[in-house]
Amino acid sequence: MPPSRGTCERVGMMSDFERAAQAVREDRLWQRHMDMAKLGGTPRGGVNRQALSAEDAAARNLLMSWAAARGFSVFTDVIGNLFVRREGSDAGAKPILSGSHMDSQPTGGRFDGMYGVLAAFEALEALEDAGVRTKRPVEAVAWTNEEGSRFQPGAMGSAVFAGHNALDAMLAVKDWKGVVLRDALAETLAAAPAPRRGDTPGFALDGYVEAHIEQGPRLEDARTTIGVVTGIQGSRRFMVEILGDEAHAGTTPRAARKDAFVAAVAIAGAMQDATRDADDTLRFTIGRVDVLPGSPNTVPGRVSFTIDMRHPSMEVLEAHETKLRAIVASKAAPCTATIERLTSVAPTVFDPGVIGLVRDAAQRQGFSNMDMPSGAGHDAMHIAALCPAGMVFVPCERGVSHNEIENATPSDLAAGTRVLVEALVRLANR
Ligand code: HGY
Ligand code: MN
Ligand code: MN
Repeated sequence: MPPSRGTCERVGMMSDFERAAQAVREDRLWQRHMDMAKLGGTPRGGVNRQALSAEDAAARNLLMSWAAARGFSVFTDVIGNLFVRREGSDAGAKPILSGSHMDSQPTGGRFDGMYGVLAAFEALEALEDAGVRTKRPVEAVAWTNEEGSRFQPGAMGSAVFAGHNALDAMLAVKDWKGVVLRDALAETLAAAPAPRRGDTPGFALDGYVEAHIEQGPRLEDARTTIGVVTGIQGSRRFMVEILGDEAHAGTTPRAARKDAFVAAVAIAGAMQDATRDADDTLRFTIGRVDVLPGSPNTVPGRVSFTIDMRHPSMEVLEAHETKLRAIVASKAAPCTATIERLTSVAPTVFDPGVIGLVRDAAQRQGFSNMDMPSGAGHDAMHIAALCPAGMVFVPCERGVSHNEIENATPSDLAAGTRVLVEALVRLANR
């Protein structure tokens, strides 16, 4: 296996992190992605592997089978986060964690989330192959329900782990068909059993680094291999519900109607206008609309829709939430409407020390790199509240993600993993 580009050519003993980074295998990492992509694979080459589905359970079992083959131990916690542990020389030391998520969007891609889990697993394998024993244990993690497309809000497993969302409240969340998360979780853990570690969320960590595709075009536009992620923009999620009266489409005059869809259109249109900004920085998305009873000849009596709003400034998010609430109050008549905030995550600033480790690793290994913020949300936004944390980005083709055509290259995935391994070893041996 020829050394990858940028491999450190030095005479004499290599350091642990150099040996471990060199032990990363591009072919093995790519094949694992292709194996995982079959689980929930779609005809257009993407994946539909939604949280706590049969496909999610299958991915959990596949990861655990690979872990067993390498002698790594596996655990789940109270919200189903899945951990793969490689012991350190100091078993009692707080572990270093790396990972992301295996659940996908309904029309998701093969790399969003999965790359971070497989890069972390490849890191454990590379340590094993290189015969490097870190001081601290290193654990790969697959966080439960990062996407939040089936069960809202997203980043749920890491949010419960970090104490940002209460376990009981999340266990009570229902999906769009009324399935309660507690039941879906029990079914998944029965289908993909692993020893439970702890009866309460979270445990002490000494550091966290997450690898992820950028999900935007900046790295590719800059012909740069590694994104040294400085932070994540803030986000808020809401549910709007509008209640009117169901009525006969043929006999009910429009002036006499309480048409929930008409009110929803007025509210949504006003929100779109109120959140447009000159530099196109505020992100405002209505991703799902449910119209009930959903019959062509019955006036809708109930409409609900989701709101996903993001911005680097908490003050801007706060000011726009006030606007959204005012619009709901003023545009609902003759229906009634409510807006509920499901989650609010402040902008994340990553640890300067971890940012430095990622940048130094990219530099040392000869990979082009640039500092950049993340527009997408990640589990790291919650874990950064617990310990020094950071992220490594690699390019994805044309920046496309949350789309079945999402793509990345084997060499970029391997480069990001080599940088990740170096950062993890340095953190684990501090
Ligand atoms: O929505 C997000 O930012 C993430 O990709 N789930
Ligand atoms: Mn993701
Ligand atoms: Mn995603």
